[in-house]
Formats: sequence, structure tokens, C-alpha cells
Amino acid sequence: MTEQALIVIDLQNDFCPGGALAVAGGDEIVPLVNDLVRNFDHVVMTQDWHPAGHSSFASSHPGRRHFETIDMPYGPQTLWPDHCIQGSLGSDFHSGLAWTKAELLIRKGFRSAIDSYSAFFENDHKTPTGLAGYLRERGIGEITLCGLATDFCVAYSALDAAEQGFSVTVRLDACRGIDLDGSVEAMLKRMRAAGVALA
Ligand code: VGL
Ligand code: ZN
Repeated sequence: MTEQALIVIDLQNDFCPGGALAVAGGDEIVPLVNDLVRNFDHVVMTQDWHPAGHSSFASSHPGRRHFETIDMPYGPQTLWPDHCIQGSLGSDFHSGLAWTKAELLIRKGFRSAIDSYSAFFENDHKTPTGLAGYLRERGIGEITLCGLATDFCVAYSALDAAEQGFSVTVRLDACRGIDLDGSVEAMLKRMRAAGVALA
């Protein structure tokens, strides 16, 4: 019997209203995420975890604006406001999140030169975070994803997980999106095509 895990993506202050990269309604999902946490045997959480001056910040590219896309050696990269700086208040989990049950915290985006949306691989789609190996070693074959943001870190995590052979469900009611130029619709389509169950 394969084990199941809940993976809570980036439910951090900077992605909630008032934060540096606020996702509309980001804080609304906290009660539902806490219910999910109670109902799963295994819980993993991720934190976006950038050093100051990270290359995904528009502020690191003079003349560039927030939400512009630039070409990086590993492919296109959206430029964000400074967010989730390691150890800052904005990088903390939302204060209402029931995080104590989490068996593993995965931090990502900690290398200056490369961003990491997915909980499994950095944005070069090659550098692993170690999460796939961790889940496999623990006999976990089915994962349920929730958190922020639907169209970036949740979606890329779901796509990588499906490609890695995990059975993947995204709880859309426990996610909220950023939605840049229709990115929510586009990523829902990609997830469906990859066999991700959208619940
Ligand atoms: C995220 C943009 C930049 C996310 C993280 O958690 O979806 N989005 N960094
Ligand atoms: Zn980030």
C-alpha cells in the first residue's frame, strides 16, 4: 500500500495580503489547509527562501520592472518584487498555519543565480531539491498539493511530481493564484494534460 502525503506549498506571509508578493485571498485558505493537515498521515511543507539580491528579483536587474520576463541561462524568468528573504518576517509561515505536524520542510530558491518554483526541481528543471527521493524512500506514492500560488509554485510542483511518477491531486479550493496574463488557466490546462487530478 502506497502512503499518501500532503504537501503545503509556500503558505508564507509574503504571499498573503499585506506581503511583498501578495496573492489575492492567500490567507483565506489557511483554515482549509489546517483541516487537510489534520487528515493526512504525512505532511511536508515548503518555504520560498531567497537570499537578499536574488536573481529573480526585479531589483537585481536595473531598468527592469516587476512581472517582466527576462531570459536567464536556464530559460525565461519572471521578475518579482523582493520577497521571502531568508529569515525575514515575510518568509515566515502564515501565523495561523498549523505547521507543527510537518515531517519535512523543503526550502527552495536559496541559490542566488537560479529560481525554484517547484518543490522538486529548480527552474533549470535539472537540479533536484531531494523531495522525490525523500518521498520514495518513505514509501509515499500519492501526494496532494495545496498552497500558494496555484499558477507558479503549486503548478510546477504538480507537473514535476507527475513526471516523477507520483499520483498527484491539487486541491484547488486550498490554493490561490497570482494570475499573470491568464497564467492560472494556462497552468490548469498543463496540469490536466499531465494527468494531475484537480479537486
Ligand atoms: C512563487 C513567485 C515567486 C510561488 C514564489 O510560491 O508561487 N511565485 N516565488
Ligand atoms: Zn520566490
